Amino acid sequence: MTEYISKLLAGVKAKNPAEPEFHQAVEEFLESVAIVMERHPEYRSANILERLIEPERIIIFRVPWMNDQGDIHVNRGMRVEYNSAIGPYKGGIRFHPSVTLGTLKFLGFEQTFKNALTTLPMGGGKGGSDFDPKGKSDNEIMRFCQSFMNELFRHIGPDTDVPAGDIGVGGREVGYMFGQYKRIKNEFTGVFTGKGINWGGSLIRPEATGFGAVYFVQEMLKTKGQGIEGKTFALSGFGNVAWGAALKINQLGGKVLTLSGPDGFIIDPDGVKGEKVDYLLKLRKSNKDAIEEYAKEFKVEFFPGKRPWGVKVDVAIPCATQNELNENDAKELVKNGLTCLGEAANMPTTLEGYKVFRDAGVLFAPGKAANAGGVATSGLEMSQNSMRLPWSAVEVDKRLHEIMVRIHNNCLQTAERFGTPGNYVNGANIAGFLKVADAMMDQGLV
Ligand code: NDP
Ligand code: 2IT
Repeated sequence: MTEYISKLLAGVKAKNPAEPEFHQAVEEFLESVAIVMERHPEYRSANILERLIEPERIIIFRVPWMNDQGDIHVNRGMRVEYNSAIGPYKGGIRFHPSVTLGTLKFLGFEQTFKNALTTLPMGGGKGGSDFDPKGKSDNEIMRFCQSFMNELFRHIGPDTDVPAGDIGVGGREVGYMFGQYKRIKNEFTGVFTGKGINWGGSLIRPEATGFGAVYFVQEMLKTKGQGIEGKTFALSGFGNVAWGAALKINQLGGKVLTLSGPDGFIIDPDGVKGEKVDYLLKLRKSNKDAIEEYAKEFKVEFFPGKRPWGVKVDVAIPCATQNELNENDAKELVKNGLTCLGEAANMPTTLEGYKVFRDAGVLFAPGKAANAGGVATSGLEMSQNSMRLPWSAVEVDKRLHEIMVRIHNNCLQTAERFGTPGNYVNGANIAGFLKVADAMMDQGLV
């Protein structure tokens, strides 16, 4: 790291205390773009990094709601409008008790570069709340979503800020929030993506993050003359993203050996396939949030309190949450002969874990590239809404595939151009940075 970059990072840590996830995301990014700053002093004299790291706007608000017993609760709502240089703020909303401002800043920061990589005109943003949807009734979820929107509505709009789902926010929550927005504004617009198919949603959006991650892995394997067929996969999580990835891996002839939940993980030696993949949707809807249910249903082994990274597989696709794969996990996977890892979750690998993969020559795709298929398909939903014309599933999937191939090639070529061939982390960070930074330079002091 150059002196300039390490000073900058120290400044970010001092100015944003107690936000370790945000520090981590910024550190990974700065390590990649240091070389660009050396080759292009014009960015440095414009203080472009200092400007990029500071979100354009953060909105924090009170969300009061009443439970079914009539007790009053208060949660905190937040929206980080990170960067609008290349389009309206765009990014999901997360409801999870672990959500802090630092979580949403890390996610909004990464979203800015991810969205740039998609080639679609979307800026970066992220929102959410420390509300815990687990164990809540449908009515409680609805009341919470309506209260959340009673404030958020004044900050979003189809040309301003377009939210979507993330952990704890799926089709149901998007429906309740969209419904409330429509009532308040008296406008039917594409202000959310991930909408229901009957009211403006795009086909393939639910599958898109998982599909896109597998398409990206497929492209990485191709560079070594290999394919998905016959390969074994370790997946973590069992939500929307893991479901989409499992579907596509099966279609392409791979075998999914593991899934995980907050309670532990399962190994299915016959592969998670057919009705077992459909079962994941049922399990997520059941609100039980325990993968042990899968083990009971299909009579496979369950490993309580453990993560799936000790299992021997060719490819790993983490699909749950940030920092779910650490240095020891990485060493274990490498020892067992892992050839490729695609991050479908956002920042699932710790910085130390990533370095193990990098040094072992594992094909490694960072979340901002490998999981960009979700937001890319959100971008396609926005296009369809603007045209007031839906596309077929085949059409959306074809465009998604083309976008993922393009992101892959862009990362690979950019990594090569800046002296680290095969390093997708550098490629993704630099390519995303260049697009956003150049737009900011064109727009004056923004
Ligand atoms: P889900 O809500 O379906 O699954 C997330 C799982 O992670 C849950 O089982 C959750 O269990 C577990 N988890 C464990 N620890 C944490 C923690 N600290 N914070 C949050 N969750 C935790 O989410 P999705 O499948 O939608 O998303 C999975 C990942 O993919 C996330 O990283 C998300 O940001 C990313 N992603 C999602 C996209 C989308 O379109 N949905 C697009 C791109 C990326 P528990 O609640 O019990 O902790
Ligand atoms: O992390 C992500 O890219 C998402 N949760 C999807 C965002 C979106 O706007 O579709």
